[in-house]
Amino acid sequence: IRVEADLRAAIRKAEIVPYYQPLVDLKTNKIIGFEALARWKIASGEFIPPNEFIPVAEEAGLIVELTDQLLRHACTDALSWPSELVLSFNLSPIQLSDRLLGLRILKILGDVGLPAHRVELEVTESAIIQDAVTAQIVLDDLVNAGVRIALDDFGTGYSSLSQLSNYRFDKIKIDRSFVSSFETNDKQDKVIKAIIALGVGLGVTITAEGIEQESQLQRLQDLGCDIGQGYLLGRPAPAAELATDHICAR
Ligand code: G
Ligand code: G
Ligand code: MN
Ligand code: NA
Repeated sequence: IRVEADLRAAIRKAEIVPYYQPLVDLKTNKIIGFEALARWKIASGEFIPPNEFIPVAEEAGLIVELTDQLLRHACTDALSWPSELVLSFNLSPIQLSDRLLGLRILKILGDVGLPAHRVELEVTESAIIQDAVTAQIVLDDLVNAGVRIALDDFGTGYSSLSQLSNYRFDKIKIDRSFVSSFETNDKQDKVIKAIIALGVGLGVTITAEGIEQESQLQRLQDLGCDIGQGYLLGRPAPAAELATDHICAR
């Protein structure tokens, strides 16, 4: 298996690029930003998904280089968007145990000239649990500089609620497994309702992921969910195909 060597070559040739999926304000139906999602297109035209190559990059010691390259690329793209639009970027759990991560990210924002307040970093609960002390240092560096932090895949980890009282997140992203089943499952509907109430109570913005159906969108709007994301609102697309004029595609 040559994945590691191929990955090394792909990074050298900058063949792994960010695609962007719109984040939509559910009250105004306007795009407020994009989440960057890494895509590796191989020679056959097929894509290797990030779930496959990010772990390889981590094991091969290539994650720092890959992340720096992707973030620099995404920040450069974001510079050409209207200045209200935010760039949301994923960090994998292992990265938050690198205490220089925050400073490296800030260096890239500075080099590119993208203001920190336009950047949001998505972290998961497991990332924080792994090495809480280092995660705190990294998040503090970033938050102090004005970067926003989103708690991704909310509801699927182990100690969501303790994380919420220990850290000041700007945003909570409800995992798409809740959205996909909530209409057919009355309890799931109540869970989503409770998460939205939690967001109101904590003053944290709530995003619902994985919206695929009109009925799901409608229900989330009725419940007062702030932001939505999902194939119904827009699929991940290459930078050149983005409609950054705030107009939601649907
Ligand atoms: O489209 P989707 O297959 O893009 O993403 C699958 C998983 O990979 C998600 O958990 C997502 O957060 C993660 N992911 C996507 N892009 C990146 C990236 O640039 N860095 C990291 N660490 N994870 C990413
Ligand atoms: O872990 P994270 O939330 O960063 O990953 C987002 C993942 O969800 C990516 O793989 C992205 O491509 C995928 N995704 C985005 N919108 C939808 C959707 O509406 N339905 C499904 N099934 N996946 C989605
Ligand atoms: Mn994410
Ligand atoms: Na998520």
